Amino acid sequence: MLIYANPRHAGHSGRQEMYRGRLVPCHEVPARLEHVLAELARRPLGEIREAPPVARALLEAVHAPRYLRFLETAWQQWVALDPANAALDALPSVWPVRGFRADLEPANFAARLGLYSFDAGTPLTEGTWAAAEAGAACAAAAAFSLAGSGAPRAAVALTRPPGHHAGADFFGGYCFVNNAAVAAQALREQGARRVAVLDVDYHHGNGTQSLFYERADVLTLSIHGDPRTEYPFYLGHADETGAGAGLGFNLNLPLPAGTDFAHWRAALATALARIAAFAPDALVVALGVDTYEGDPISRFRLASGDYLQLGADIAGAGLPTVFTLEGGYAVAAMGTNVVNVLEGFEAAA
Ligand code: OKP
Ligand code: ZN
Repeated sequence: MLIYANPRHAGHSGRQEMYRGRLVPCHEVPARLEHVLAELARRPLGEIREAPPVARALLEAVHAPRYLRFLETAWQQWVALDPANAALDALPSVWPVRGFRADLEPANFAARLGLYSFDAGTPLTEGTWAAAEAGAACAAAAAFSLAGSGAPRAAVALTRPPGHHAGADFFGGYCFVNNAAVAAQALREQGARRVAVLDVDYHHGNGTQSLFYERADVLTLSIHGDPRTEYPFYLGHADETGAGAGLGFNLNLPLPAGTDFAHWRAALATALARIAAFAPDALVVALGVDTYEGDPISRFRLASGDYLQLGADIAGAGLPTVFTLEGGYAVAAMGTNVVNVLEGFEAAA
């Protein structure tokens, strides 16, 4: 498989996230990706490449132009408020809920930051935009690499920050640019008639779901902790099946806290059966390994060895596949778990 690693990822390094009234150290740290790269050095799975820049038009096919414009200058706006802000992260604290206006961009920076976000756990830092944009470039390059004769069966966007919580015009859940959606859109634009996006992160992929909710050309599926108790809480229920032309083209498989691999794998089989019926030309896997039993913020019970089987099961779909990297916060186990998925896929492909 071909691997596109994000060379700018470490520039996004949040200090703190809000948790139960306190600012606590961020879970989504650069070391996560370094552990994956170190494990890939021990167990090579393919060439590691740098991606060319991503086309703005592709980003704008996924995200609102005014949201992208905000993100790319947000840090400068933040520091312009007060030079001392350069030593701090920008963290939102005010949001327009139901009934508030979202059509106007407020003149106040904090109000703009809230307009374009949905939680106080996602700090924006000096290198955030560069990291997010370079991550989208990895996702796009991975998708484009699957076209043509001699193309590999799979390509990986090895990147952070993750993407699956980011929607058309909002960041949150440690995500800014939706890499899985960028990959799916890129696959469509290079000729795939139908694309499936399978999200196996512990948390529901609300951003990806919302981006494709009214489209029949992209089937979105997510296996995740039940949103009645698990983040992102306000989306991810089983009765969300798509709308308009997209009705029937979203499948949520929420599972209770404590779910082990046997039960998780049964949900995967359900998802894979739906994918087979959809008969897509390509598959995008939003790969989070926060389903791991040792994850500090999640509550499934997958063991490291299970990820080999998970990868093999996904390979069984028999589709050209792009993997994007999402969550996983047991930092030291991150390399083993991610590379196990990829190795299991390769062995079965
Ligand atoms: C991002 B991804 C923990 C609260 C949870 C948000 C979790 C975002 C997960 N202190 N905060 O889906 O892995
Ligand atoms: Zn997650």
